[in-house]
Amino acid sequence: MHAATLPADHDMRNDWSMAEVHALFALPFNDLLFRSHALHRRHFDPNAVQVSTLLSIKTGACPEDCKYCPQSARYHTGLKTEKLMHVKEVVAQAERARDSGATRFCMGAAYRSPRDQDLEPIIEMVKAVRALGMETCATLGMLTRAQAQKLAAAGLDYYNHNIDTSAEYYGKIITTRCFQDRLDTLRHVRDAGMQVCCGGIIGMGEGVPDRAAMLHTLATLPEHPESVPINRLVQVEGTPLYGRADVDPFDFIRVIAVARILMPRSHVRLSAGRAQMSDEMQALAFFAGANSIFYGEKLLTTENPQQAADRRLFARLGIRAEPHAAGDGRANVDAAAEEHEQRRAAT
Ligand code: SAM
Ligand code: DTB
Ligand code: SF4
Repeated sequence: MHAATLPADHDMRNDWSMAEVHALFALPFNDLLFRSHALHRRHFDPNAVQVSTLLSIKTGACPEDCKYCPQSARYHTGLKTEKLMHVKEVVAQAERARDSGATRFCMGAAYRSPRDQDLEPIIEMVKAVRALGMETCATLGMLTRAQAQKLAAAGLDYYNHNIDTSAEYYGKIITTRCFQDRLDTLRHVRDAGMQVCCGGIIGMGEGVPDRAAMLHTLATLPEHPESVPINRLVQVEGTPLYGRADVDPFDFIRVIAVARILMPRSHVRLSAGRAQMSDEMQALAFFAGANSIFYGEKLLTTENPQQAADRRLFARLGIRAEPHAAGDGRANVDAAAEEHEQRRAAT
Protein backbone atom coordinates (compact mmCIF):
# COMPACT_ATOMS: atom_id res chain seq x y z
CA MET A 1 0.00 0.00 0.00
CA HIS A 2 1.24 3.50 -0.75
CA ALA A 3 2.09 5.42 2.44
CA ALA A 4 -0.41 8.20 1.63
CA THR A 5 -3.29 5.69 1.61
CA LEU A 6 -2.47 4.20 5.00
CA PRO A 7 -4.75 5.21 7.87
CA ALA A 8 -3.21 7.91 10.11
CA ASP A 9 -3.17 5.44 13.03
CA HIS A 10 -0.61 3.40 11.17
CA ASP A 11 1.90 6.24 11.69
CA MET A 12 1.85 5.88 15.48
CA ARG A 13 4.56 3.56 16.70
CA ASN A 14 6.49 3.03 19.92
CA ASP A 15 8.69 0.24 18.57
CA TRP A 16 11.13 2.20 16.41
CA SER A 17 14.53 0.56 16.07
CA MET A 18 17.74 2.54 16.29
CA ALA A 19 18.52 1.41 12.73
CA GLU A 20 15.30 3.03 11.50
CA VAL A 21 16.10 6.29 13.26
CA HIS A 22 19.63 6.32 11.82
CA ALA A 23 18.19 5.66 8.37
CA LEU A 24 15.95 8.74 8.70
CA PHE A 25 18.92 10.92 9.65
CA ALA A 26 20.82 9.55 6.66
CA LEU A 27 18.13 10.54 4.13
CA PRO A 28 18.89 13.34 1.67
CA PHE A 29 17.45 16.58 3.11
CA ASN A 30 14.65 16.91 0.55
CA ASP A 31 13.53 13.31 0.98
CA LEU A 32 13.43 13.71 4.75
CA LEU A 33 11.47 16.97 4.58
CA PHE A 34 9.05 15.62 2.01
CA ARG A 35 8.27 12.72 4.33
CA SER A 36 8.00 14.73 7.52
CA HIS A 37 5.86 17.43 5.93
CA ALA A 38 3.46 14.87 4.39
CA LEU A 39 3.04 13.24 7.78
CA HIS A 40 2.61 16.60 9.46
CA ARG A 41 -0.30 17.47 7.16
CA ARG A 42 -1.97 14.11 7.89
CA HIS A 43 -2.09 14.83 11.60
CA PHE A 44 -2.17 18.61 11.96
CA ASP A 45 -3.29 21.78 10.28
CA PRO A 46 0.06 22.75 8.69
CA ASN A 47 -0.72 26.45 9.13
CA ALA A 48 -1.45 26.39 12.86
CA VAL A 49 1.21 26.78 15.54
CA GLN A 50 0.63 26.36 19.26
CA VAL A 51 1.75 29.38 21.27
CA SER A 52 3.15 29.13 24.81
CA THR A 53 4.68 31.79 27.02
CA LEU A 54 7.43 31.10 29.55
CA LEU A 55 8.06 32.76 32.88
CA SER A 56 10.93 32.11 35.24
CA ILE A 57 9.20 32.03 38.63
CA LYS A 58 12.43 31.26 40.54
CA THR A 59 15.70 32.23 38.95
CA GLY A 60 19.26 30.99 39.36
CA ALA A 61 21.19 29.59 42.35
CA CYS A 62 20.57 26.04 41.14
CA PRO A 63 22.82 23.37 42.67
CA GLU A 64 22.96 21.31 39.46
CA ASP A 65 25.87 21.45 37.01
CA CYS A 66 24.09 21.36 33.61
CA LYS A 67 26.86 22.72 31.40
CA TYR A 68 24.50 24.69 29.16
CA CYS A 69 22.60 26.46 31.88
CA PRO A 70 23.06 30.07 33.03
CA GLN A 71 21.07 29.28 36.18
CA SER A 72 23.58 26.89 37.73
CA ALA A 73 25.19 28.39 40.86
CA ARG A 74 28.51 26.91 39.70
CA TYR A 75 29.07 29.27 36.77
CA HIS A 76 29.65 33.02 36.70
CA THR A 77 27.22 34.34 34.17
CA GLY A 78 26.26 37.58 35.90
CA LEU A 79 22.68 36.37 36.24
CA LYS A 80 20.60 38.05 38.94
CA THR A 81 19.11 35.37 41.16
CA GLU A 82 15.52 35.72 42.28
CA LYS A 83 13.49 33.92 44.92
CA LEU A 84 10.13 32.33 44.13
CA MET A 85 7.79 35.02 42.80
CA HIS A 86 4.53 35.96 44.51
CA VAL A 87 1.39 34.36 43.18
CA LYS A 88 -0.18 37.72 42.27
CA GLU A 89 2.79 38.76 40.17
CA VAL A 90 2.77 35.46 38.29
CA VAL A 91 -0.94 35.74 37.57
CA ALA A 92 -0.50 39.30 36.27
CA GLN A 93 2.17 38.06 33.85
CA ALA A 94 -0.04 35.16 32.75
CA GLU A 95 -2.88 37.55 32.07
CA ARG A 96 -0.58 39.65 29.93
CA ALA A 97 0.54 36.55 28.01
CA ARG A 98 -3.06 35.47 27.47
CA ASP A 99 -4.01 38.93 26.23
CA SER A 100 -1.22 38.87 23.70
CA GLY A 101 -2.37 35.49 22.35
CA ALA A 102 -0.64 32.70 24.29
CA THR A 103 -2.82 29.72 25.18
CA ARG A 104 -0.35 27.98 27.50
CA PHE A 105 1.61 29.45 30.36
CA CYS A 106 4.80 27.65 31.39
CA MET A 107 6.30 28.36 34.79
CA GLY A 108 9.97 27.47 35.16
CA ALA A 109 11.93 27.23 38.40
CA ALA A 110 15.64 26.60 38.86
CA TYR A 111 15.35 23.70 41.26
CA ARG A 112 17.12 20.35 41.27
CA SER A 113 13.86 19.14 42.84
CA PRO A 114 11.34 21.28 44.69
CA ARG A 115 10.71 20.85 48.41
CA ASP A 116 7.13 20.08 49.38
CA GLN A 117 6.86 23.56 50.88
CA ASP A 118 7.87 25.10 47.53
CA LEU A 119 4.96 23.35 45.89
CA GLU A 120 2.31 25.09 47.97
CA PRO A 121 2.56 28.54 46.37
CA ILE A 122 3.17 26.93 42.97
CA ILE A 123 -0.10 25.03 43.32
CA GLU A 124 -1.84 28.37 43.97
CA MET A 125 -0.22 29.71 40.78
CA VAL A 126 -1.43 26.72 38.77
CA LYS A 127 -5.01 27.13 39.98
CA ALA A 128 -5.05 30.87 39.37
CA VAL A 129 -3.50 30.66 35.88
CA ARG A 130 -5.95 27.93 34.94
CA ALA A 131 -8.80 30.11 36.13
CA LEU A 132 -7.70 32.61 33.44
CA GLY A 133 -8.62 29.97 30.86
CA MET A 134 -5.02 29.08 29.97
CA GLU A 135 -3.37 25.68 29.85
CA THR A 136 -0.72 25.37 32.52
CA CYS A 137 2.77 23.91 32.36
CA ALA A 138 5.52 23.79 34.96
CA THR A 139 9.16 22.78 34.94
CA LEU A 140 10.53 22.45 38.45
CA GLY A 141 13.12 19.68 38.24
CA MET A 142 12.78 16.15 39.56
CA LEU A 143 9.50 15.19 41.24
CA THR A 144 8.58 12.36 43.55
CA ARG A 145 5.49 10.33 42.72
CA ALA A 146 3.54 12.11 45.48
CA GLN A 147 4.59 15.57 44.24
CA ALA A 148 3.49 14.74 40.71
CA GLN A 149 0.12 13.61 42.04
CA LYS A 150 -0.26 16.83 44.00
CA LEU A 151 0.44 18.96 40.93
CA ALA A 152 -1.95 16.90 38.82
CA ALA A 153 -4.65 17.25 41.46
CA ALA A 154 -4.15 21.03 41.37
CA GLY A 155 -4.95 20.95 37.66
CA LEU A 156 -1.47 21.22 36.12
CA ASP A 157 -1.94 20.25 32.47
CA TYR A 158 1.69 19.68 31.40
CA TYR A 159 4.99 19.01 33.10
CA ASN A 160 8.20 19.83 31.24
CA HIS A 161 11.22 17.69 32.02
CA ASN A 162 13.81 17.28 29.27
CA ILE A 163 16.13 14.34 28.72
CA ASP A 164 18.33 16.90 26.91
CA THR A 165 20.55 14.44 25.01
CA SER A 166 21.34 10.74 24.60
CA ALA A 167 21.88 8.48 27.62
CA GLU A 168 25.48 8.04 26.36
CA TYR A 169 26.29 11.75 26.11
CA TYR A 170 24.39 12.76 29.26
CA GLY A 171 27.37 12.37 31.60
CA LYS A 172 29.39 14.84 29.50
CA ILE A 173 26.76 17.53 30.14
CA ILE A 174 25.45 16.86 33.67
CA THR A 175 27.07 14.95 36.51
CA THR A 176 24.77 15.83 39.42
CA ARG A 177 21.96 13.51 38.32
CA CYS A 178 21.65 10.71 35.82
CA PHE A 179 19.56 9.96 32.77
CA GLN A 180 17.52 7.40 34.70
CA ASP A 181 16.52 10.09 37.25
CA ARG A 182 14.91 12.02 34.40
CA LEU A 183 13.05 8.94 33.17
CA ASP A 184 11.80 8.27 36.71
CA THR A 185 10.28 11.76 36.98
CA LEU A 186 8.72 11.39 33.55
CA ARG A 187 7.06 8.17 34.72
CA HIS A 188 5.72 9.87 37.85
CA VAL A 189 4.29 12.68 35.72
CA ARG A 190 2.66 10.27 33.28
CA ASP A 191 1.27 8.04 36.02
CA ALA A 192 -0.27 11.08 37.72
CA GLY A 193 -2.21 11.75 34.50
CA MET A 194 -0.45 14.92 33.37
CA GLN A 195 0.62 15.51 29.81
CA VAL A 196 4.34 15.23 29.21
CA CYS A 197 6.56 17.88 27.64
CA CYS A 198 9.99 16.41 27.02
CA GLY A 199 12.74 17.13 24.53
CA GLY A 200 16.33 18.22 24.41
CA ILE A 201 19.06 20.55 23.24
CA ILE A 202 20.96 20.47 19.95
CA GLY A 203 24.39 22.07 19.61
CA MET A 204 26.13 20.85 22.77
CA GLY A 205 28.86 19.04 20.85
CA GLU A 206 26.79 15.86 20.54
CA GLY A 207 27.00 13.76 17.39
CA VAL A 208 24.23 12.68 15.05
CA PRO A 209 24.11 9.26 16.86
CA ASP A 210 23.32 11.13 20.10
CA ARG A 211 20.51 13.09 18.44
CA ALA A 212 19.16 9.84 17.03
CA ALA A 213 19.38 8.11 20.42
CA MET A 214 17.67 11.02 22.19
CA LEU A 215 14.71 10.94 19.77
CA HIS A 216 14.65 7.14 19.93
CA THR A 217 14.29 7.30 23.74
CA LEU A 218 11.35 9.72 23.42
CA ALA A 219 9.65 7.81 20.62
CA THR A 220 9.86 4.45 22.40
CA LEU A 221 8.39 5.64 25.70
CA PRO A 222 5.12 3.80 26.43
CA GLU A 223 3.35 6.99 25.28
CA HIS A 224 4.96 9.74 23.24
CA PRO A 225 5.32 13.07 25.04
CA GLU A 226 2.47 15.31 23.89
CA SER A 227 4.96 18.13 23.54
CA VAL A 228 8.55 17.76 22.30
CA PRO A 229 10.67 20.90 22.68
CA ILE A 230 13.73 20.97 20.46
CA ASN A 231 16.05 23.67 21.79
CA ARG A 232 19.05 25.03 19.96
CA LEU A 233 21.72 25.73 22.57
CA VAL A 234 21.61 29.37 23.63
CA GLN A 235 25.24 30.08 24.38
CA VAL A 236 25.64 32.07 27.56
CA GLU A 237 29.04 33.48 28.50
CA GLY A 238 30.35 31.87 31.66
CA THR A 239 28.74 28.47 31.05
CA PRO A 240 31.11 25.62 30.07
CA LEU A 241 29.42 25.23 26.67
CA TYR A 242 29.96 28.85 25.70
CA GLY A 243 31.99 29.15 22.51
CA ARG A 244 30.90 25.84 20.97
CA ALA A 245 30.64 25.79 17.19
CA ASP A 246 27.08 26.58 16.13
CA VAL A 247 25.11 23.65 14.84
CA ASP A 248 24.52 23.63 11.09
CA PRO A 249 20.96 24.95 10.51
CA PHE A 250 20.13 22.05 8.18
CA ASP A 251 21.25 19.54 10.81
CA PHE A 252 18.97 21.27 13.30
CA ILE A 253 16.03 21.08 10.88
CA ARG A 254 16.77 17.37 10.39
CA VAL A 255 16.16 16.83 14.11
CA ILE A 256 12.76 18.54 13.87
CA ALA A 257 11.85 16.43 10.83
CA VAL A 258 12.87 13.14 12.43
CA ALA A 259 10.98 14.06 15.63
CA ARG A 260 7.87 14.73 13.50
CA ILE A 261 8.14 11.35 11.78
CA LEU A 262 8.78 9.36 14.96
CA MET A 263 6.07 11.11 17.01
CA PRO A 264 3.43 12.16 14.46
CA ARG A 265 0.78 13.31 16.93
CA SER A 266 3.06 15.28 19.25
CA HIS A 267 3.51 19.00 19.11
CA VAL A 268 7.15 19.56 18.20
CA ARG A 269 8.28 22.88 19.62
CA LEU A 270 10.81 25.09 17.91
CA SER A 271 11.99 26.06 21.34
CA ALA A 272 15.02 28.02 22.64
CA GLY A 273 17.37 29.59 20.12
CA ARG A 274 14.86 31.28 17.80
CA ALA A 275 16.34 34.71 18.48
CA GLN A 276 19.50 33.47 16.78
CA MET A 277 17.66 31.98 13.78
CA SER A 278 16.73 33.65 10.52
CA ASP A 279 13.08 33.84 9.47
CA GLU A 280 13.93 31.44 6.65
CA MET A 281 15.30 28.86 9.07
CA GLN A 282 12.17 29.12 11.22
CA ALA A 283 9.95 28.75 8.15
CA LEU A 284 11.86 25.61 7.21
CA ALA A 285 11.38 24.26 10.74
CA PHE A 286 7.61 24.81 10.47
CA PHE A 287 7.63 23.08 7.09
CA ALA A 288 9.57 20.15 8.58
CA GLY A 289 6.90 19.70 11.25
CA ALA A 290 7.49 22.13 14.12
CA ASN A 291 4.13 23.40 15.35
CA SER A 292 4.72 25.12 18.65
CA ILE A 293 6.80 28.07 19.84
CA PHE A 294 7.56 30.15 22.90
CA TYR A 295 6.17 33.62 22.37
CA GLY A 296 7.25 36.63 24.40
CA GLU A 297 10.44 38.61 24.63
CA LYS A 298 12.10 36.35 27.17
CA LEU A 299 12.59 32.62 27.52
CA LEU A 300 13.62 31.98 31.13
CA THR A 301 16.69 34.18 31.38
CA THR A 302 17.71 34.73 27.76
CA GLU A 303 16.11 36.58 24.89
CA ASN A 304 13.43 35.38 22.54
CA PRO A 305 12.25 37.22 19.39
CA GLN A 306 10.22 40.40 19.83
CA GLN A 307 6.49 39.75 19.73
CA ALA A 308 6.06 42.10 16.78
CA ALA A 309 8.68 40.12 14.82
CA ASP A 310 6.82 36.87 15.50
CA ARG A 311 3.50 38.40 14.49
CA ARG A 312 5.09 39.58 11.27
CA LEU A 313 6.62 36.17 10.62
CA PHE A 314 3.27 34.41 11.17
CA ALA A 315 1.53 36.88 8.84
CA ARG A 316 4.18 36.46 6.12
CA LEU A 317 3.82 32.68 6.29
CA GLY A 318 0.02 32.61 6.68
CA ILE A 319 0.40 30.87 10.04
CA ARG A 320 -2.28 31.17 12.72
CA ALA A 321 -1.98 30.61 16.44
CA GLU A 322 -3.59 27.29 17.31
CA PRO A 323 -6.69 27.65 19.46
CA HIS A 324 -6.74 26.26 23.00
CA ALA A 325 -6.54 22.44 22.78
CA ALA A 326 -10.19 21.43 23.20
CA GLY A 327 -9.78 20.50 26.83
CA ASP A 328 -8.50 16.93 26.42
CA GLY A 329 -5.53 17.65 28.67
CA ARG A 330 -7.91 18.93 31.28
CA ALA A 331 -10.00 15.80 31.07
CA ASN A 332 -6.86 13.77 31.87
CA VAL A 333 -5.94 16.01 34.72
CA ASP A 334 -9.46 16.01 36.13
CA ALA A 335 -9.55 12.20 35.97
CA ALA A 336 -6.16 11.99 37.70
CA ALA A 337 -7.29 14.42 40.38
CA GLU A 338 -10.41 12.39 41.00
CA GLU A 339 -8.39 9.17 41.18
CA HIS A 340 -5.94 10.83 43.54
CA GLU A 341 -8.82 11.98 45.79
CA GLN A 342 -10.32 8.49 45.79
CA ARG A 343 -6.98 6.94 46.74
CA ARG A 344 -6.54 9.49 49.50
CA ALA A 345 -10.04 8.85 50.82
CA ALA A 346 -9.37 5.11 50.81
CA THR A 347 -6.22 5.41 52.96
N1 SAM B 1 15.49 23.09 36.62
C1 SAM B 1 14.53 22.40 35.89
C2 SAM B 1 15.10 21.32 35.02
O1 SAM B 1 16.29 21.32 34.74
O2 SAM B 1 14.32 20.46 34.60
C3 SAM B 1 13.65 23.30 35.05
C4 SAM B 1 14.24 24.47 34.31
S1 SAM B 1 15.47 24.10 33.07
C5 SAM B 1 16.11 25.68 32.71
C6 SAM B 1 14.50 23.61 31.66
C7 SAM B 1 15.21 23.24 30.39
O3 SAM B 1 15.69 24.40 29.75
C8 SAM B 1 16.45 22.36 30.48
O4 SAM B 1 16.14 21.01 30.63
C9 SAM B 1 17.09 22.61 29.13
O5 SAM B 1 16.63 21.68 28.19
C10 SAM B 1 16.61 24.02 28.76
N2 SAM B 1 17.74 24.96 28.73
C11 SAM B 1 18.38 25.50 29.81
N3 SAM B 1 19.38 26.30 29.41
C12 SAM B 1 19.39 26.27 28.06
C13 SAM B 1 20.21 26.88 27.07
N4 SAM B 1 21.23 27.67 27.40
N5 SAM B 1 19.93 26.63 25.78
C14 SAM B 1 18.91 25.82 25.43
N6 SAM B 1 18.11 25.21 26.32
C15 SAM B 1 18.36 25.42 27.62
C1 DTB C 1 12.40 23.92 27.14
O1 DTB C 1 12.62 22.84 26.55
N1 DTB C 1 12.98 25.06 26.85
C2 DTB C 1 12.56 26.11 27.74
C3 DTB C 1 11.50 25.39 28.59
N2 DTB C 1 11.56 24.04 28.15
C4 DTB C 1 11.52 25.49 30.06
C5 DTB C 1 13.67 26.76 28.47
C6 DTB C 1 14.72 27.34 27.57
C7 DTB C 1 15.71 28.06 28.40
C8 DTB C 1 16.73 28.78 27.57
C9 DTB C 1 17.74 29.46 28.40
C10 DTB C 1 17.19 30.52 29.30
O2 DTB C 1 16.44 31.41 28.84
O3 DTB C 1 17.55 30.53 30.49
FE1 SF4 D 1 19.29 23.82 37.35
FE2 SF4 D 1 17.50 23.13 35.49
FE3 SF4 D 1 19.54 24.83 34.91
FE4 SF4 D 1 20.08 22.28 35.33
S1 SF4 D 1 18.80 23.11 33.66
S2 SF4 D 1 21.21 24.03 36.21
S3 SF4 D 1 18.57 21.75 36.89
S4 SF4 D 1 17.86 25.20 36.31
